[in-house]
Amino acid sequence: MAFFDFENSLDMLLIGRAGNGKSSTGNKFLGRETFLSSSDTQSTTVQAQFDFCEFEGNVLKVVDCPGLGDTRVGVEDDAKQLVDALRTAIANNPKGFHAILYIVRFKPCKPSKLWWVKIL
Ligand SMILES: Nc1nc2c(ncn2[C@@H]2O[C@H](COP(=O)(O)OP(=O)(O)OP(=O)(O)O)[C@@H](O)[C@H]2O)c(=O)[nH]1
Ligand SMILES: [Mg+2]
Repeated sequence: MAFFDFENSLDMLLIGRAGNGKSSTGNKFLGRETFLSSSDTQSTTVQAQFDFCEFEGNVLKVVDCPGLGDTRVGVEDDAKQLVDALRTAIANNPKGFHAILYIVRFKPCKPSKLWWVKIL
């Protein structure tokens, strides 16, 4: 599905590890529950999706992406899913993004478990 293109929209892209709160954050910006959000260990968002709202006289476009770490697929397919989604997001937003938000949930974590920070 092609994203709507607005003349002067503020475009925001949400990325991060699976289940860290990208869709919830997007919904908070939008003021409605557009993006499905769940506490499942499976990745909820599997392709890039968007919605928009009015913000201080401008259109705010929020693009939500799948996260890295989808428990249903292997590492390669997981990375491919993310790259495909980013391709879609960028192709549908050729003017680029005003902000790319990297959503991280802070919790105690071993450095060896932070491989995904580098990849993203
Ligand atoms: N405690 C807490 N829980 C949160 C917060 N943000 C999101 N959650 C919860 O974390 C779970 C996952 O949130 P999502 O917004 O679906 O995460 P996501 O990054 O979009 O997940 P994927 O689409 O699977 O990559 C949900 O149960 C949310 O309610 C937060 O700031 N604090
Ligand atoms: Mg999501």
